[in-house]
Amino acid sequence: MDSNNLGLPVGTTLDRFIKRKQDDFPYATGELSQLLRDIALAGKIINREISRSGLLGIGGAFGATNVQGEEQQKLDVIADIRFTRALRNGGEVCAIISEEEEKIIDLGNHSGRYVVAMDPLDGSSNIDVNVSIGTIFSVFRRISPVGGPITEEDVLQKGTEQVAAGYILYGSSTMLVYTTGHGVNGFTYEPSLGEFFLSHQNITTPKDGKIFSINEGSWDLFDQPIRDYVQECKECQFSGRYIGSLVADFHRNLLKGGIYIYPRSTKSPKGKLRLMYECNALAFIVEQAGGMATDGHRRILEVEPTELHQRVPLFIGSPKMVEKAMEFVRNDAISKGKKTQMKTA
Ligand code: AHM
Ligand code: MG
Repeated sequence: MDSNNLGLPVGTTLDRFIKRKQDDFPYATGELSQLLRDIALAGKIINREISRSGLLGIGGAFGATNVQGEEQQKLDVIADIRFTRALRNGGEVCAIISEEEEKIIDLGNHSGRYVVAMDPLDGSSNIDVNVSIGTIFSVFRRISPVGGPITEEDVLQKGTEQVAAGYILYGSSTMLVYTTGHGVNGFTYEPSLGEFFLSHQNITTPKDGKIFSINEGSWDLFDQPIRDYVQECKECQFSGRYIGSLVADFHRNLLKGGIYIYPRSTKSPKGKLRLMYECNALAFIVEQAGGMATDGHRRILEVEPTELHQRVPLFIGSPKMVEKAMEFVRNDAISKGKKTQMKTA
């Protein structure tokens, strides 16, 4: 049976959907299914905290910075605690890496077979102004023997090794979108029932699009090929749409067709976004939906991780748009190469 198309109708609960997927794999132990349920549960709790944050006094800054020197919001910290707790209690996960934590978090579940990389609350500068924010997660199978201590090798795996990835978008409605490598499905949260229901079956992204998403405020800091590509988007009268919340920008472009770019710049020579818990998950999802994700040169999923909080430029979205943007980067590199050759000749 094609596990892309389970024949499950819109309105199927996330629990039932996960169960049906598991039944398609005769040797599945159910641990990954349980892990996905744990994430969904934490997502429901975060959703509740976010929707009441203005009333509970949990908006605003926490008063500390994370390992990357970014000011933590109270909800960043709450989301980190909630997800960590859900995954620790679930027992399937032995270790986590999180945007909010400097080091690997050893959950003490040494019999757990999975590791998770997560950004518990991305785009958190948007919390206090009621703009969409999101959770991003990647799941890997651990490499070290089950039962033993966890190692850095367990968490520093290439994106191609992900066994599942997803995001929760806290937007005009809350949605969980995930893949286990057999297509992408989206579930909308029904708060009065406390359930996620299948609403977007087998998501595919348009091959081409007319939306470009980039922080143009950094124009002067971009490399020339990025400026040239954006200029071309403008000449084609594409729409510029940039929320400043990666999950929300990504989700819109996934459904409507478009490109999101966070390039390197003179301020952030390696880009801003983090490979392990921002880019890998979205790259896995976009590829499963027929799109592309690169760092301007190569697939994000093939970037070799060297550190937990590694940054990487991101070009992600409709394949024709990503190809086009890469062409600008490539042509610039070729012409620079020719100039260097001429100088040295
Ligand atoms: P965060 O993880 O600290 O929230 O930063 C990531 C966010 C993304 O959601 C968003 O796309 C990007 O940073 C916006 O950055 P900028 O304000 O530089 O455009
Ligand atoms: Mg983030």
